[in-house]
Amino acid sequence: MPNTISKSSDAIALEEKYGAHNYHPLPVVLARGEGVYLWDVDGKKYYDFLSAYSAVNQGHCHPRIIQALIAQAQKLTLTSRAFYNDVLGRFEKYITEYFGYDKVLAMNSGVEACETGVKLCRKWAYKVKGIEENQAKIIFVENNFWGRSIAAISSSTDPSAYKDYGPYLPGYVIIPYNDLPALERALEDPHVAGFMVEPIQGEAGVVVPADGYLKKAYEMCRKKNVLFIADEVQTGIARTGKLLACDYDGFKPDILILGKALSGGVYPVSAALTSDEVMLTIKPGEHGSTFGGNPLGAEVAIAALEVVKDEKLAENAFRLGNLFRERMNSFIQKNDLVKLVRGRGLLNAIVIKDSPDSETAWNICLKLRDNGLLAKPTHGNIIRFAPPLVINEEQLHECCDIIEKTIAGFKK
Ligand code: IF1
Repeated sequence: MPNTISKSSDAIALEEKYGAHNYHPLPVVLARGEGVYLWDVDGKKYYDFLSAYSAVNQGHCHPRIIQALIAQAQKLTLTSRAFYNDVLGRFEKYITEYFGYDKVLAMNSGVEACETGVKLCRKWAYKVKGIEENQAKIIFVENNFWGRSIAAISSSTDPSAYKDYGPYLPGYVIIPYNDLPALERALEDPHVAGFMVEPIQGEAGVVVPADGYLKKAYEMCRKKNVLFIADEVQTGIARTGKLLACDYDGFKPDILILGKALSGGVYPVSAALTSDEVMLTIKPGEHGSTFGGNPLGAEVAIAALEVVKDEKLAENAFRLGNLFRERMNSFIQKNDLVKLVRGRGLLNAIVIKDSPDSETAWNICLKLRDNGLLAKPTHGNIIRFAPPLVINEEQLHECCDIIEKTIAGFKK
């Protein structure tokens, strides 16, 4: 088997024949990435406006992160936590000081870190809050997305995520997003131990809650001795124009979940950060993972976080996100296909005036691809726009030109 694929059709055919059909990728076969750019197997260049679902905030193949990967990969990649290593402790100190928490539990994928948050919450419920064993409940919101595990889809309200995967995990309460009275009512249940929520709902279509919703929800949880668990896997690491999306409301979640861009898209690294009171409820041998906290991922994550700070990616996302929404809003005034644009920082989406099960958003993304920009619909009629946070003003304007030209010229 040759070690490179030269034709798109070959790559697609191989995946079709030998791979699970659990995705419906846009028909483009990528071969190289650098910064905000991707190239396909034919050498065609694109702007990346998905950033691997906000895992590549630092840009593709960031040199500092790649260097950290290479250097550590030539020394020690994995010890398991059966032994200590000379990187994990440095990573743990760096990330807990970076975000202001007592302790961190390192995992690999976002869903593993979210499940760690659920397990920490339940342990804390029984060991600290004093809820009766197996009676702890956690509140989630409609249209949440925190991964594909049975625990995660048990809280889903999206049939494409949960159908035919039952039976589901008990102990979950589902309320509407951005609805404080509903949260207040749910918090009356003394068995409730946690409230897990995305500060902005990514998969739901970049749904931004009302100003102050998160802060008020946090205060309501505090009053009821319930842990506020922020799933910042997609919104964290500078994506929304602040280091964390919760920073807009000026509070610190009791448990913070990170993933994706925590490693700059170079290696799977995720983490749950919290206080000693919560973290130390898990004793040796009660949770873990083979790769969790491995030295290779830890070095990559340190470099990825340094890049966010040194290159002021949150500030850039804040400024250019405003510019993006300004351009889209003025475009919308003179275009009858786009209903609205919404988002914070460089996590944005446009809503197309068509039914969610129409092909319009998909077909627009095909035309965007032809015009050199890669994006993908989240749900039928919503297109997410999330470039790497290293994008500059000139590149952003060029991308807005591409988006406006493509939509203005689009015929249903
Ligand atoms: C897929 C969605 C985005 C996440 C939040 C936890 C996780 C995710 C807020 C789990 C993961 C990914 C998963 C990927 C596509 C993508 C996605 F469309 F699925 F929902 F970004 F919006 N919390 N999101 O967004 O992290 O275990 O994947 O590392 O499964 O299709 P993970």
